[in-house]
Amino acid sequence: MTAKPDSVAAPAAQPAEHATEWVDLRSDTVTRPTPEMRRAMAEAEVGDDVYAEDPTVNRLEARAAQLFGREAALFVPTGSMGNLISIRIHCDHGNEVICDARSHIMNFELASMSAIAGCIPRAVATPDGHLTWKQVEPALRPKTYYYAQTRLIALENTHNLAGGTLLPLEAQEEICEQAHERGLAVHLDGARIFNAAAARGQSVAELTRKVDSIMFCFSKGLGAPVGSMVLGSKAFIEKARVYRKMFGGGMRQVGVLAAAAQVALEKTPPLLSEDHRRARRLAEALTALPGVRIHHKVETNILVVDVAGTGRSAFDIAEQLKQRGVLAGPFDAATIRLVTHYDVHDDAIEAAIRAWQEALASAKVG
Ligand code: TLP
Repeated sequence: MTAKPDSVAAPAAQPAEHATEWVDLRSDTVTRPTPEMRRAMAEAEVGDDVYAEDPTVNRLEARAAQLFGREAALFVPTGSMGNLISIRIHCDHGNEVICDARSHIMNFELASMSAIAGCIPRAVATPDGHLTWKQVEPALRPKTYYYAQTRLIALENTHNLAGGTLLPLEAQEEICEQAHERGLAVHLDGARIFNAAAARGQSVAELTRKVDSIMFCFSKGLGAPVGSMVLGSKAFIEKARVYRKMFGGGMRQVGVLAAAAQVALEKTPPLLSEDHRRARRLAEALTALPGVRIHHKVETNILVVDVAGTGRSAFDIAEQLKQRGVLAGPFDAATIRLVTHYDVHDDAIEAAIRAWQEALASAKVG
């Protein structure tokens, strides 16, 4: 039976009465604003951003453009909207977008590139989530009038479903050069580009210099409550402003959110390598457990844990973890995603390790 859209389950909720006691490893989106962010929000100078008159938003956009070495930037409510706006600008209806088969735009954005931007994804399976030119080239559509034409190549750094892995810069730049020679554009879903920058010890400008457009999120590892940014040329961002409004994302006195994002942008990047260290500690302890495997290199703050060898389902293990105060994100029966972030300190990581040990030693549920 096909489920109706309104019966699709929302992510499992965290019981409110225990809100501060949980070790919440479901995502880095679950962070709560720091006291400094809350203060900045309370004191933010605001105006109507649809008139481009919110000084806090304008400052944030200028600062982001400067950090990425780009002409302009636009504050958008979500990463999904930032990706969609970018795809809509790069492509006409009927174009194809080459992306990795496990990319976020392919799996978690409700087919918006088709439903709204009128494009189809040409998904390419990759071993580690990252496309190379060798994989992209055969996926390009011949320039024959009866084929949908390739217009865009979409990359993701760090790669979420592949386990926070880093996109090799050389491969990215080769794709950009080859794409540009053929008149194609490259968009980077850099939701966690600051994690990539921390892991590589390079600036976000260096890691993104050849792509045509970038989206990054304040609401992931950077820890702000809401917001993402789209970056590109001045002409690109002028169009992005039009599509943001068309998609219902024109916000008014949104300086209250931009103020928190500004604190996140300035204060969190130096802390991200701590999240990465904690993810490695977790990975090391979990792989010592019987039947647990992590296939990818833990380079940043995400672990995709393969529990097939335990003989237990990921849902069962997640339920056992929950009973021990740890929230984890099962993807399917065999895999659980764990994400570290600034609300998970060393003692919480040790508590999570103990919970895993006990959960695997416990009887199966259900
Ligand atoms: N990722 C979320 C979920 O949607 C899976 C998470 O918990 O990791 N690009 C990437 C690479 C992302 O991981 C996400 C969100 C987005 C885009 C979309 O950002 P939002 O949630 O702001 O629309």
